[in-house]
Amino acid sequence: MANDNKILNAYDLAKEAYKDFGVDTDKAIEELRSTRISLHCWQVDDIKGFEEGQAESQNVVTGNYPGAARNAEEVKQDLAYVLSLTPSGKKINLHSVYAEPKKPTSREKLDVTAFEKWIDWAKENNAGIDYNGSFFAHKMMDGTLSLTSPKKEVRDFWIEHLKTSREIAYNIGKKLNDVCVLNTWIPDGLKDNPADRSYYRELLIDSLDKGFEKNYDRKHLVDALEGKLFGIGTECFVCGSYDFYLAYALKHNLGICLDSGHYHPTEQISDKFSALKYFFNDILLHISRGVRWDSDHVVIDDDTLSSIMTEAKRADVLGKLHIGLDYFDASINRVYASAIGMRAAARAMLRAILEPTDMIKAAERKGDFSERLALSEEAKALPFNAVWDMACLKAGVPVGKDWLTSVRDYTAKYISKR
Ligand code: RNT
Ligand code: ZN
Repeated sequence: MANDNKILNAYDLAKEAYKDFGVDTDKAIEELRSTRISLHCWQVDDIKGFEEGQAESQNVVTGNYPGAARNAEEVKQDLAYVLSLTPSGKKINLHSVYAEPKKPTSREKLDVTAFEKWIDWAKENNAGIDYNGSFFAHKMMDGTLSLTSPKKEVRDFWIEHLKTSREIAYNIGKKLNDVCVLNTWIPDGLKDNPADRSYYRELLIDSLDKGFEKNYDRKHLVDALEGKLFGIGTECFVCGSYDFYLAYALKHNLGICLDSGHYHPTEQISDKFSALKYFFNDILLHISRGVRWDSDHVVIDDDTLSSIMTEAKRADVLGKLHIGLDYFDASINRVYASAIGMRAAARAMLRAILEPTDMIKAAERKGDFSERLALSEEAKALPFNAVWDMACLKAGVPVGKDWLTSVRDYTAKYISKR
């Protein structure tokens, strides 16, 4: 077990070292505590949710490790456990298929009463809630098309789903006296080259115009649109590409969602913050890890994550972004997978907060790019881990590898019995 005295002593030394670079570690820990990371609910059950008789999903989840959460109680239990390992501020991110209506209700007819249990759960766990309509795994999908299907009855169904999802998200926000971010992602696209791309995009504009007609108080509902480059089965054409949604969202005063797996392999979402922040009130992040493609591997503390958090700090948007995770790996213990990503995101965030950014920026302003680079490198050698341990200790979450003992117990007690 971690020894509290050792942590306190190491922290005192680290505090001095950071002070030398003009950084206040106590404040940094507070900032981490108040900056929320939204844990996606779908890693613990492979995006199955609780709906009866689902059709084949448009999300590609690979692996068959045992112990997936099988019902609402198990999903809630796993998420609460993962949040208890996380020293940052917390939200969870729900999909419509995780609704718990009192009597079986078709997805497009749901209302906030189907989320009462989630709202109570969120209050108990001191977490906010974000929300998503689920435009997949349903008999009303027209192959890979929903809002852009040539069939009017298909489009109408999904427009209704978009409308009721917004209403639900708004009411969740209201009931929690918080903001609920509603992300809209649809898988719509085609495997091979369309003859008429404009046709599908015009249908999408029409569907979105109808779905987003109603205005809501932004205090409780923020809408975001998530584009992507390609999907499995939609390699040649995705209706809601990044450019499309960027333009649509800007024109209609909606937010934009940047998923780190949804761009060309060397294109970084971190570079976009300083470009978009002047024009968008709301930027939602889906932090994911694409390996060779949009594979949604478990988020780890790598260069991409580091550049996301560091640039958020440097562009002064860390507190303004809506930060969420989005990945699903069914080949390992799913609770480990959720916790690894949450802790990695929190750790990278704290490291970014602790960066001596003012000093590095001052070197740049002087035109001294050599010093800028040298300082950025020195910053990497500061005793970060001592501050991270202290942040965990203060937040009452396991320090260092202590969480492994805890997750092993949790696995033995619950997961291995599923
Ligand atoms: C899919 C998008 C989307 C989903 C979730 C389940 O490519 O990233 O965000 O992963 O809605
Ligand atoms: Zn995403």
